[in-house]
Amino acid sequence: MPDVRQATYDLLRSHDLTTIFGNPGSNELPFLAGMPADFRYVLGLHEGAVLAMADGYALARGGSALVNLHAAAGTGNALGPLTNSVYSHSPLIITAGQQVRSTIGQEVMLANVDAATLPKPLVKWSCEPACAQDVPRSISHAIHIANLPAKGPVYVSVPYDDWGQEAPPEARHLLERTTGTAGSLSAAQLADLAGTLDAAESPVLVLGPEVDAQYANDDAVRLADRLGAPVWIAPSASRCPFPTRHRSFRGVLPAAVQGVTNALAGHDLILVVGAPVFRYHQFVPGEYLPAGARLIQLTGDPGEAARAPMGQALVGDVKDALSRLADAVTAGRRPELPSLPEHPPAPSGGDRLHPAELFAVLRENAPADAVYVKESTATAADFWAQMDLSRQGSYFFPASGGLGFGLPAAVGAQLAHDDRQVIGLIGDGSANYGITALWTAAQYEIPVIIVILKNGTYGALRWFSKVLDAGETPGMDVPGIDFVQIAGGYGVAATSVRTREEFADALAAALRSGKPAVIEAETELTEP
Ligand code: TPP
Repeated sequence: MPDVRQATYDLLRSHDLTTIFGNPGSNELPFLAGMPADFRYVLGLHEGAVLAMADGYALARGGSALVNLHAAAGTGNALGPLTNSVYSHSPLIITAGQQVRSTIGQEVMLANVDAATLPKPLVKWSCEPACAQDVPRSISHAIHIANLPAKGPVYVSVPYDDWGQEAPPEARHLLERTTGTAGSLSAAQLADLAGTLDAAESPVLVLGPEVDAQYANDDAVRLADRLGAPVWIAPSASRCPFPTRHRSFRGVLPAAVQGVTNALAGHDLILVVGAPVFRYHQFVPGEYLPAGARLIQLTGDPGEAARAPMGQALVGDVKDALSRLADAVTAGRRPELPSLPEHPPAPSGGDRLHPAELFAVLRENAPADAVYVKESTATAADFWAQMDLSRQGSYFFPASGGLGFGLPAAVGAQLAHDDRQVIGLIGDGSANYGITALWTAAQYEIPVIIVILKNGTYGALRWFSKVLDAGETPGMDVPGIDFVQIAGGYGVAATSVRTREEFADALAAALRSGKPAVIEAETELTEP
C-alpha cells in the first residue's frame, strides 16, 4: 500500500505538476525526502520570489504550478506576490508544511496556527486536511478547484507526520479524475448578441487578460475585422489580448472612470470581453459610461460579472463566445478602418536612454516572439506606443499592482519557455522586491534577460503624487543601487548602458550568450 507521500506524488504527476517551486524548512523535509527522480525542485531564496516565479511559470505555460512554502513564515513572505496571482487567475497549488498534528495546539515552534485561514481572503480555497488519509483527496480537490472557472490560487497545509502514513486504497481513483466546465452562450444568447452588434452604429471592443489567457486573440481579431470596430485593452492591463499593430488597436484604456468614458465617447455599444468592468486605479470621479452607450460584458468569472457597477454581463467561456460571435455577426457593415500610423519617433535622451528609445531597440532587435514581463511602472505610454506585440502570451504585468512579481516571474516564464526568449523590463525600484530570483536564474541556468530601467526614483509615485496633489513626500527616490554588482554577486553576468547603441550591443550579446543576463539601463524619468 503506498503511503500518503507516494500517493500525493502520483497525483501531482497525473496533473503534470512535477516542478516544485519552494523554499524548504523542517516541516517540509519529510515530503521532499521522498521526491521521485522525475520531479524537479526549483529553489528560490525568498518565498515572495518563489511564488512569483511559480506565477510566471504558470502564466507562460498556460497551466498550474506547484509551490511548497515553509509554515506560516514562508506563507507570509509569499502573500504580497500572491495578490497578483489572484487577479491574474493563476491556478497556483500552494502547499505549506505544518508541524506534527498532535502538537499544533501547543503552538510549538513553526506550528502554523489556524493555517487554512492565513492566506484568506486571497486564495480561492484553503484547507488543512482533517486527517492524514484525506491529504491526497484534499490536494486533488485543490488542483481541481484552482483550475475551474474562475481560476485562482489555492492553499493546503499538511502536517509533516502525515506523509509517512498509509494512503487509503481509494486514492487511486484520484489519478483518473477530470473536471471541466460546459458553460457557453446558448444559441439564443448568441443570436441576441450578434444582432445587437450588427444593429449598433459604432461598436467598440474592450479586451482583457482572459482573452490572452484563453489563447483567443485570433478570435478577437476575427471579430474586430468582421465588425470593423476599434479595440482597446481594458484598464490596468496585465496581458496583451490583441496585436498592437492591427488596424483596430487603439491602446490601453486609462485606469480612471472619466478617462475610460472620454476614450469611449461616441460609441453606442461597448463589448467588454475577458476583463473586469473596470479595474480603475486613480480615483477620478465622473460618468461611468459615455452618453447613449450600452455596455455588455462577457467573462468567465462570476465575481467580475457581479461586482461591475454598470452594464449587462454574461458568464461563460470567452474563447467560445468570441469565436462563435465572429462567425455570427454580419461582416462588411462598416468601412474598413485605416492602417495605423508608423510608430512615433523615439525621443533621444541626453546622457541617459529615453525609455521609448529602449523599447524601439527591443522592437527592432529582439525576437518577434519574445515574451515581455514588465514591472517598470512609469513607462507604460512609451511601451505601448513603441512595441509590436503580435503573439499570444507576449506580455505580463503584475495583475494586482503589487511589486515583486516582475523579475521572478520573468525567470519562471523563461523556465516554461524553451521556445521563446523572455525579457524582463523591470524598474530599479521594482527590481528589489524580487531580486533574489537572479540567483535561481544563475544556478538553474535559465537564460532570461532582465533589463533594469534605472531612473533612480519611484517614477510612477512621482506621477501619482501630482494626481493626488500630494506635493513632495518622503521615500520617493532610490539612488545608489549598483545592479551590475548585485547581479554579479548572485552569479549573473551584467552590464550597464547609457546610450541606444550600448543597449543594442548589450542586448545582442545577451541574446547570443544563451545565459541569464542583466542589463542595467540608465534611463530618463517619464510619466506612465
Ligand atoms: N510596494 C508594493 C509591494 N507594491 C507597490 N505597488 C508599491 C509598493 C507602490 N509603488 C507603486 S509604483 C512604485 C511603487 C513603490 C514605484 C516603482 O518604481 P520603479 O520600479 O523604479 O518604476 P518606475 O515607476 O520608476 O518606472
